[in-house]
Amino acid sequence: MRSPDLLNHRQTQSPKHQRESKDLPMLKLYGGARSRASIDQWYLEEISLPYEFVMLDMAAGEHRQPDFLAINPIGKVPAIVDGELKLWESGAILLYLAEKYGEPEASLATRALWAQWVVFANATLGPGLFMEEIRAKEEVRLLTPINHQLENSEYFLGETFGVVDVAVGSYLAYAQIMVSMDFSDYPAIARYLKDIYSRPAFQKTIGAR
Ligand SMILES: N[C@@H](CCC(=O)N[C@@H](CS)C(=O)NCC(=O)O)C(=O)O
Repeated sequence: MRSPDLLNHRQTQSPKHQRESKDLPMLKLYGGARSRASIDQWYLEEISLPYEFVMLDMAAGEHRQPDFLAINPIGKVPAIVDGELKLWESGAILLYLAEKYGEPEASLATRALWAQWVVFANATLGPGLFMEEIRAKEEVRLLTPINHQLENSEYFLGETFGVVDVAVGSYLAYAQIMVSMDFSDYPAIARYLKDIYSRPAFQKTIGAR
C-alpha cells in the first residue's frame, strides 16, 4: 500500500464534524484510481471532514492482499476505517458519513429517504445507465421521474445540497463523463449537472478524473 496522501481541507466545520475523541486517528478512505471511492471522497470533501486517502494499486492486486482483506474481506473498494469501524460498500459509507458527520439531525423518515435514494443510485440507476444490455429500456424510465423531481426543487431533497445529491448526482455525472449520455431531453437534469460540476468538492474528486 502506498503511504496515505493527506489532503487539504476547508476549515469551517459544523459541531457535527467533531469526532468522539481527539486521539482517534484520522478517518481513512481506501480506493483505487478511477474507482467508486471517488463518490465517498466527494462527500468527504463536501462536508470538510479530515481524512486520509489510501490509494491501492489495484492493477498490482493490492485490494486482494491480506492487509486490505482484513478491512473488506470481499476485496473491493471503497472501504473506510473510522476508529474501530471498518466499513465497505460506497452507499453504506455515504449513509454512515451522513448520519455521523455530514447532515443535520434528521427524523427516521428523512433518514429512510436518504437510504432510499442511496440504494436506488447504486442498485437501480447505476446498472440502468451503465449496463448496455438494459440501458435502452431503462434510460427513459429512470430519467423522466428524476428530471421531474429536479423540476420541482434545486436538489433531490429540497433546496439544500446533501448526501442524496452525491449518491445520485455521481451516477448522472458518470453517465455524462463515461458514456457521453445526452441529457438534452432532460433540461432539469442538465441544469442540475451544471450546478454539480461547478462545486469545488466535485471538481477535486470525480471531476478530476
Ligand atoms: N457495490 C460496491 C461495488 C464495489 C466495486 O465493484 N468496486 C470496484 C472498483 S469501482 C472494485 O473494487 N473492483 C475490484 C475487483 O472487483 O477486484 C460499492 O458500491 O462499493
